Amino acid sequence: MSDFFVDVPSPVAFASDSPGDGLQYQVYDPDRVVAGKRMAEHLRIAVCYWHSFNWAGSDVFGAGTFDRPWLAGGVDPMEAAFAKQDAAFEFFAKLGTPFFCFHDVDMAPEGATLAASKANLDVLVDRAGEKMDQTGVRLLWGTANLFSHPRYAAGAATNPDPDVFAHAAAQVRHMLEATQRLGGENYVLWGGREGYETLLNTRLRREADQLARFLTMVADHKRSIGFKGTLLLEPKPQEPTKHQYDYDCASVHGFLDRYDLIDEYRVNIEVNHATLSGHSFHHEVAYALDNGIFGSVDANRGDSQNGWDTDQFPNSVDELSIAVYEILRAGGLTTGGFNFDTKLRRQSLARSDLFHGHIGGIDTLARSLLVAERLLADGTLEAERDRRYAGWNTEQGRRILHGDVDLATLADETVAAALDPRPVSGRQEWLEGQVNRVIWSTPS
Ligand code: XUL
Ligand code: CO
Repeated sequence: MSDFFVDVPSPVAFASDSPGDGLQYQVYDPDRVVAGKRMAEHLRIAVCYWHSFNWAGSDVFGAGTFDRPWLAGGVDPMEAAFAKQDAAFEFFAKLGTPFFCFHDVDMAPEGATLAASKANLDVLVDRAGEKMDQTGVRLLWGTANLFSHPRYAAGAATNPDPDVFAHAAAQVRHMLEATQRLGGENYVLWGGREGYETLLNTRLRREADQLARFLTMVADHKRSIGFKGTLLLEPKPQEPTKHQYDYDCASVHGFLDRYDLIDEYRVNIEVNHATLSGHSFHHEVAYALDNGIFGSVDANRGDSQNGWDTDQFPNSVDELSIAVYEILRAGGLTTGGFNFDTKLRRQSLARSDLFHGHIGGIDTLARSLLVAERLLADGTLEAERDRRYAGWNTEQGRRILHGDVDLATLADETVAAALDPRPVSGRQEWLEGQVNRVIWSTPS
């Protein structure tokens, strides 16, 4: 075990009655049974490798502020990758969360050629496998970074140059196979540059066809190697490109349907991406669940004052509990989890700050789960939804939905019966009050 996080000497434990130095969970008690399952199994928390260990705290105006010695220049890239991996697994083990996620280039340095990059990745993946065996930490998902290198400036699968498509294919093949070797439960594709900067130089339909071809090749390869995990697309409306094709869950759903990929992919919904697309996280989760494409969550939130991806740690039970309710109501997560695709603020310099961010976010999720359990047991929301649509359970509702009546017949019948339906209350304020009362009254 490495000793990078020396200011956090022992594993973070559950201690509801002692706030202490903040290095305890106040709500997240992995073994506590909630709605028939352990909290840890409900939430399936993952830590991300990239923002936590492979980002120095830079922004567009300034250099890195964090204490990440392996990112400093002048260190042999493989030695730096080993030091980073040691610190990452020390962190995972001390935080006590079951999963992590990574991109190929977070873990292993790129070499001068694809073959050299693959060789580096293989070394680091074998080493990660040993650390996973030692610590019990598992892989929620792997992914390939198809957006940072300048070759991907005009996209990966949607690039006007087929050689770039081919380069991306090689990277995804290596990383999908690495994910399989590590027992990963999912594989994510986030199309950060699969979009456009200007329509003046863009052929929309061609790029969509290229993307579909790429995703079909990935799904075929998944089958040919027998990878049992779930393939996930991560919607985001824009940033870094002006417009991204995987704009939101509905766009992804329509795309998958159009290209006959609906059985191959699900979505990884990020809270911050949901709000950037002009929706709520609740909306994106409900849409995905209702359309059979819900897969996993990136739990990081945005900041309502600005319009970019701030990747902050979750801190709102109000925002999360209603979405967790929908997930619980639908039977809970399967291969997915709650990944912390989260960034510290640039002034959070202490090594222990990485713990405080995760502990606070995990407690927020745990509390949201407790609220969701109560909302489900209380039944008010479902009873109200049932009441609102009850008319469709009548013979008339059935006839209409089953296509037993055409437009002209329905119109004639309606005129003859002189139907004059009256609006009824949607009871929104009452429902909001009910949800709030459950949030306020749920004990930890
Ligand atoms: C970018 C983002 C990515 C994906 C993985 O906004 O969320 O980190 O989660 O590539
Ligand atoms: Co993400």
